[in-house]
Amino acid sequence: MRTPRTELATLPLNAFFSYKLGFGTDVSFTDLSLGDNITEWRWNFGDGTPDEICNASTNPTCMYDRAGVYNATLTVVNGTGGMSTHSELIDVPIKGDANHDGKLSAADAVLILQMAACGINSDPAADVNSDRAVTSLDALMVSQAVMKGANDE
Ligand SMILES: [Ca+2]
Ligand SMILES: [Ca+2]
Repeated sequence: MRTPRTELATLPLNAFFSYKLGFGTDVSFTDLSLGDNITEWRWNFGDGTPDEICNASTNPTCMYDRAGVYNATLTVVNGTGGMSTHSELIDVPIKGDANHDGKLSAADAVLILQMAACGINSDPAADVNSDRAVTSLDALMVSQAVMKGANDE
């Protein structure tokens, strides 16, 4: 015996996502789309790379090449040809780039250390771990990132 299906209980298709800025230029996205029978998720991060097409709900992370404002778009498609799109403008700062030269270097770590010593908390770029305080821990995180980057090359 089959369970009868309720025909009316179809959820309208509605693309949606949230995002969170991470360390450096990482942005992690969370799929919050609603709708029955979604068969395709098309992520476009607005950085010129082709759509990332998924057949399941995913929470991708995009590492942008540089700081800037990006128009990220998620399009969801369902089995009956429906489509819904959601876009967000994402302002990607370089966390830890305390001297604002567009890249992370040992100079930023030194500058953050000086800010921490003087109790200067006014620059959000210097607050790497986003705890609303510039401390030696932020400087340490920058120097670790700089060293990691040097090892990767
Ligand atoms: Ca810098
Ligand atoms: Ca901090």
